[in-house]
Amino acid sequence: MGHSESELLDVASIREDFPILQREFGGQQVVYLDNAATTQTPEPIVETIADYYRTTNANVHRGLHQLSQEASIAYEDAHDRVAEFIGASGEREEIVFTKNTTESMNVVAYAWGLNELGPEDEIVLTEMEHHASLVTWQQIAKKTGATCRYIRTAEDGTLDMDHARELITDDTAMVSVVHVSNTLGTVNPVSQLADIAHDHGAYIFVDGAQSVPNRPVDVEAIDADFFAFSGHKMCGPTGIGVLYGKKHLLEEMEPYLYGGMMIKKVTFEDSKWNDLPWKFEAGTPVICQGIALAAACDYLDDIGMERIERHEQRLADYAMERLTEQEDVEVYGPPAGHERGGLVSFNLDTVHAHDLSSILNDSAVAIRAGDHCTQPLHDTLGVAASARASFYIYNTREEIDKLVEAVDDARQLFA
Ligand code: C6P
Repeated sequence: MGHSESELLDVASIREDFPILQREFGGQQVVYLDNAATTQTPEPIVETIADYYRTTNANVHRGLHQLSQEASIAYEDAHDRVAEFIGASGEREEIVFTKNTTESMNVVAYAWGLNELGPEDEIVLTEMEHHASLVTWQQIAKKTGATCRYIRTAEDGTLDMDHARELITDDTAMVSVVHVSNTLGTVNPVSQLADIAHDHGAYIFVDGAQSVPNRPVDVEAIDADFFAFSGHKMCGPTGIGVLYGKKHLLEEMEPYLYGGMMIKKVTFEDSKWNDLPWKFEAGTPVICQGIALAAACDYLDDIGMERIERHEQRLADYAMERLTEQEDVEVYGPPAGHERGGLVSFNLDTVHAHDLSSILNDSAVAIRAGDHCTQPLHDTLGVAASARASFYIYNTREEIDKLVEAVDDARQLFA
């Protein structure tokens, strides 16, 4: 473990919580650098999940028996815990559990967008949106006649704020922006964008899939109207996402899915919707996943979100330093020394990102290669794909050295 990590995080003891990091491929210990896709799950969360199924498993809100009551309380409390984690003072009423960030985005696009948007409206996005946001709003725009506009990325990989001020006008109904780009690592000035959006009477939806796991986030300080993230990128299980919405907006919105749980009163003629947030959680919800997500919030808070942020920034700085030393490596996003999320996307001149990734796999180094669900952004970069290394609480400088060594091996193989 490098000295700089030990000052911030006790990486060695954190790693003990993740037995998967001991796995070996071809006799080499895995170097897991694909955390922007999915983080690993620590023992306390695995225990929470196993314990729930061993001791408490039942459906919620339906049964009067003890198990159902205990499951219901744990599930409801999980909403409050998640609210606290992101600074939502409206507690559970502002926290809808979904399947993932993508579904959270679709809830608002369908429940709000489809009903409220028309041909005179504009949706302002950024060029660095993930497909979860870009494709969703693009399709809602097609259905409603609204127009999508895209804020440019400046030369240095940051958002062109002059262009943002130009594009966000009184015609703008929704500004949907990614908080931290999963490809560039850019940290966007979301609270500034919220001010601009609100000055023009527009709402702002912040995609926090790459921010909530890695830095302290306060949705009220940002003044986000809607905010989304996924449990599986923050030590939680797959199958759980979060939609935060300001209470008055969620109250005004129609439900997105219909069925059980989301109703208060049903007759053959009509139905009345349940209270928040259950109005948006139709059917048997993600009970165990929600409880495990609350445990993940505890786990991360115990480590400290500020320290996690600084740890990742240091790893990203080190990776930038090591990768930019090499003349045939092109690194995307903000330059070294600039604020960035804990990830670095790059290309090696002579080797396609997919080949690079499989050669790295031979050294048990796990990275992601492809378009990272940001195809239009890759078009603006003039490449079809990139390689991406992304870091989390258990990664070390030594692992970045292994990455760089494996990149050297790939270069030699293709020379
Ligand atoms: N990005 C990545 O490897 P889901 O799949 O719904 O949990 O998250 C979607 C999503 C939305 N926004 C951003 C900024 C994201 O990074 C992601 C997920 C993964 O980069 C999988 S494509």
